Amino acid sequence: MAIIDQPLRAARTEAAATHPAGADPSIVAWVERLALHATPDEVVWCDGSKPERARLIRDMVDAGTLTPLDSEKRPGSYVARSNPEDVARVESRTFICSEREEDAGPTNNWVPPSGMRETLHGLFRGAMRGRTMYVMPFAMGPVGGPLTRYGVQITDSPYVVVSMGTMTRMGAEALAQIGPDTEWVRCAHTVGAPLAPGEADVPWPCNPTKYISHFPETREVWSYGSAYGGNAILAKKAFALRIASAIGQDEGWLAAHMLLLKVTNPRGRAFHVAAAFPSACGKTNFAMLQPTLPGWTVETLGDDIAWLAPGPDGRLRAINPEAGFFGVAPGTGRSTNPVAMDTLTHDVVFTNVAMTDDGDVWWEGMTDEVPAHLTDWLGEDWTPASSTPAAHPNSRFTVAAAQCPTISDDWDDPQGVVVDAIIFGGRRATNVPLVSQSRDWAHGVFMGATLASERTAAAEGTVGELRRDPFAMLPFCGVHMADHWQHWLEVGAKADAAGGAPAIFQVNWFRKDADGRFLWPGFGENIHALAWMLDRIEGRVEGVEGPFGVVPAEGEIDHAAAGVDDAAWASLFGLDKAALTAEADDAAGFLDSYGTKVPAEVRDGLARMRADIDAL
Ligand code: OXD
Ligand code: MN
Repeated sequence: MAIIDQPLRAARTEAAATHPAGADPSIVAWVERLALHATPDEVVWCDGSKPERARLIRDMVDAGTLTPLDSEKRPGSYVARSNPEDVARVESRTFICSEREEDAGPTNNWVPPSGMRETLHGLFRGAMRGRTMYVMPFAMGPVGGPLTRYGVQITDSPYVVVSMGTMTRMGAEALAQIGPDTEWVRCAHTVGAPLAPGEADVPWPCNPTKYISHFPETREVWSYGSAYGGNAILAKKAFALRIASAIGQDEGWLAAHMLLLKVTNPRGRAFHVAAAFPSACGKTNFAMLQPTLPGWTVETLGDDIAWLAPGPDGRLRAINPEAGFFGVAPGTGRSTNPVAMDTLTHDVVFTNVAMTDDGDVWWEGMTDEVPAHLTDWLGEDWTPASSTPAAHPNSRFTVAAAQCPTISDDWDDPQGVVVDAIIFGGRRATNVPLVSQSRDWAHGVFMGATLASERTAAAEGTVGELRRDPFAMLPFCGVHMADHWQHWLEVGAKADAAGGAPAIFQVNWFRKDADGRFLWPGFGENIHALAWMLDRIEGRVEGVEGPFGVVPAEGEIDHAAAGVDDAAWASLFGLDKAALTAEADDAAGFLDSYGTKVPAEVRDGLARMRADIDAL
């Protein structure tokens, strides 16, 4: 059954008939049907222009959705306060509606597409009454590039329009690329808060009922009830990871939850590195690393998502499909991430941060000194004596990537960049060494498949509890996770055959001593590990083999220069047989939970690790 099965009515089609000349008829027809069904007062096709953005922002300031910040302290910037019930992605309300349950796999909420379509059909009926329906054509990747994909999102939230305008190349240029033969992803979004005639609106409309539903086969996303982040900016997690993992599987490329860096060594050779980290592992800090090693430079191409596809020569090339950063504010400060702070000096939309009395923003970790008085994310008075945080722990900034002072000049190269190295990292107090290299691609896929991180927020479970997060894709994989691993094996084998798949490494910045103190300083000192990885690629260092692959040999990393003494350095690579056996047992149980689809190469990776542990 189609989601929209009502007959077209002439009166409503008039609204959609305001479409720009040249809009592909497939888009116009889709928009018309949605307009008929959701019954907005008006349909507006977005061109992505500056005046359009300015108009939307002005309207949102008038409506109380945005509060302007001081025009000298933070020019062009605003604070949004969400409904307190709408503050994060909701994994429990995120659905993968593939035809067959086995294609969604055990890690996704699966609902048959027909059932979900019926539910959504009911929810979308009349959902936009009293509101404007915005139509946003957008490109993921540089417009016209060979790796770039297109989508169209409709929404009744101006906040989402402004966010999509920052996070994607949205508007007329993207629309012009969509022709009769272009596959485009349909993204339908409503906050689910229709207004009766004369009813006053609220600053952040949403609905307690939420559905973020993905249809991988038909390349559609339908989202109801939330205006927050990945629930509503459908280009991001929904399209660029969940739907793209299904498209990539069909077409032979990889959608990866990875940041993208360019690292140049003192000899002037540049490398491109893609790195996957689960949440709360300092991904943004790593994307904006300020190296402490003389002669090395690190530039940023992306902070969250990378698409990796074979180029004309068969080597894997990557683009950052996004155009902006939607970063977590708390913990970002001058001392931890000066590049992010310099990125955020103007033209930022902040959501759920606190405001200072002089019209600027503040969040936990921004400065060592805590202001004596703030307006917290709920709009209430706040002082350091308050028992709740001033900024919501998931408060965010939305800012154009081009504003980042370390943005690389090839970040928007339509051809993408050749990937030299892939890194998997987690937050691990024990067992996992600071840095190691996989023996080969298949061993690297094993590393990615068994990636794990310790929880930092009590809200998600017990703090310190180990959560397996394969490829950092647990909430973002639109296909069966084990099929995703198999796909990685196949793409890597092809790249290998074409003359070289990227080298794969694993890192852990978070190992602790017996007293619970971090053994490694992290941040800018992470360049030491990065430099060793790239030296390995150049054959300048040998390393030594162990259960985690190849680790640095004595003297290959100048740990004293990173402020780490010999004892701490040894502990960063310590191998405790009993703890490692327990680790292998845990990994075995985890792989078993995926059933028969686990590729033999991944099981072999565990068998080899066990043998290495037994031999200790
Ligand atoms: C994100 C996430 O918001 O990975 O980027 O959770
Ligand atoms: Mn992410």
